[in-house]
Amino acid sequence: MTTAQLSETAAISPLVIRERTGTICTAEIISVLKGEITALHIKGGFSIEVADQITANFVSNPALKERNDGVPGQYVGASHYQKDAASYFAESRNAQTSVGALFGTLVDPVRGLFEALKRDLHTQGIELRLARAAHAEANICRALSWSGAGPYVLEAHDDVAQVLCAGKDYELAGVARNTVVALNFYASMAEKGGDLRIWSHKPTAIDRKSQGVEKTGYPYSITYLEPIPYHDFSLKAGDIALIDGGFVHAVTRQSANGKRRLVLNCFLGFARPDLVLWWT
Ligand SMILES: O=C(O)CCC(=O)C(=O)O
Ligand SMILES: [Fe+2]
Repeated sequence: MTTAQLSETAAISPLVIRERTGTICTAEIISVLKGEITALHIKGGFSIEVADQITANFVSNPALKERNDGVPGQYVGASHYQKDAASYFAESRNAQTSVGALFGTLVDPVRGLFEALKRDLHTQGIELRLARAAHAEANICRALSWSGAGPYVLEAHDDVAQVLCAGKDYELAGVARNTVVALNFYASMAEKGGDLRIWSHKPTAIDRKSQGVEKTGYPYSITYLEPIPYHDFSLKAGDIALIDGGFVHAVTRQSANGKRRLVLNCFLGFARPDLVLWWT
């Protein structure tokens, strides 16, 4: 009886959280990549003027669409979630112009972080590049505005299942053995709510199976997560957050009127000791 109860209880993994105001540095990003820090929140990590302009460029973007893959939200860009490599890279190629249009003539903060990290890793003999296939490569980011109706506008999930199930045509597969890092730039936040909630739990394959989410990592039930401690990141436009996407996370309900919540998101991780891949 005790054994059965134990196997149904989600294991607690401690969260190592770093939150501060200022400029992000590449050493901290590498600590997240290496699994030394679970979550890093940099308040005011990029300019509010840039954040506002990106938001305006999202709203007016002709490629803005509703997601049709069961995750409620609007987006610009490509998502590898539930897609084979051929579809994802075709979508990435098609989305290149619209992702570029999110930045217009701005100095792109996502590209800025990518280039700084690339330089730092290069000095350590590690290559950083966009994931690629025969005729295309991943975009630098995608823009997402969640619209779930329940207690979470984006339900509880992990970002690893989708990498584990990405299929053999992707070069991403190896990253799932290491830390899959989600990198988020917050371009706009609602007046209230829209917190990024991260639970002290890194599901195993058995946990995913018990939740029926082995292929998607989405969504974990509220009952399953109920006994697990969590941390809420209260976010503002201009903030940057990196998390170990293997830990279950969600976005809390937000005020419906006024500003929308908009995040620029991408993923990165070690595919080999000398190669870090970046994709969306
Ligand atoms: O919007 C956020 O803060 C989190 C986004 C996220 O978890 C995802 O895109 O997988
Ligand atoms: Fe996520």
